[in-house]
Amino acid sequence: MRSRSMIAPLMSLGIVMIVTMLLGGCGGGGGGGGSSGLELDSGLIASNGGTFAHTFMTVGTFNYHCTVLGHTMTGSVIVQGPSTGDKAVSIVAGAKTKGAAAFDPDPVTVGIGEKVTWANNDSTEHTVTSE
Ligand SMILES: [Cu+2]
Repeated sequence: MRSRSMIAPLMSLGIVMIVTMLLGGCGGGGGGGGSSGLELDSGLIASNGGTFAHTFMTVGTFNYHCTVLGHTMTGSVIVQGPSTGDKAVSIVAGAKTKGAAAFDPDPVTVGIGEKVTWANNDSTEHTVTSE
């Protein structure tokens, strides 16, 4: 009898752990990049020099924004057929309230197979995330 009363709490603890793992595994989908299906999904780019790079393989206009709560930051990348060379974009100091001026230059134009690298020159983290 005594041993049975010990087992029941352990079993319920085990169930709680399994449920927690399942919820955690499915719920955390933001951030990382790659598996989201978005063209641009940088996750948080470190402040003071963090970078994110992406190579574009499809012609089109790719609008993006920063997903950090309260930030109003938008930009776009235009991908065309002819080569223009890889491009560098700065996330400027104080970017979070600057709208389209948060990314400099904006927009940028690249050719198919060319790369844009964003460098975070601000003192807080930002993202580059497709609309
Ligand atoms: Cu931001």
